Amino acid sequence: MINIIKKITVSISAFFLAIFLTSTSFAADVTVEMLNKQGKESMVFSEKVVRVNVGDTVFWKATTKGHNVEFIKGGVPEGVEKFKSKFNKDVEYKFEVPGVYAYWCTPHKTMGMIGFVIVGNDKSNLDAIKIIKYMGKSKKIAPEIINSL
Ligand SMILES: [Cu+2]
Repeated sequence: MINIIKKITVSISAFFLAIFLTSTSFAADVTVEMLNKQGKESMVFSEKVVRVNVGDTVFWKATTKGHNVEFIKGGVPEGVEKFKSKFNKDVEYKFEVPGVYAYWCTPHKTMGMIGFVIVGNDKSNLDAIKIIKYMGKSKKIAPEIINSL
């Protein structure tokens, strides 16, 4: 009898553990830091590519000052409004429209401070992302990232 109870307890625990692991691996609210330095790179978003589900939120943390987040014109799915955050401020954005979003930090776009968010694993607007006029160092970095998506 005790053995049966033990078995049931173990399987119930395993069941809840499975639910926990599943929900955490899909819990996709993500934090990206805005940084002056990361390793050998300067002026950089801590994650260049973030993948989230529709309805998830990305938080950008103003870990170091002087940065912001601006969606690049032509670099978001159709129907998405422009978005530009204030300097030195944490900011968040809830992604409701699937597709690829290209963004940069306004003052450091020529220094390669760019990032991409892929929402709902939808890459249908990738051709538009490819023809964006990236500037300075971003011109070199962007194609490398885009090719890895
Ligand atoms: Cu910046």
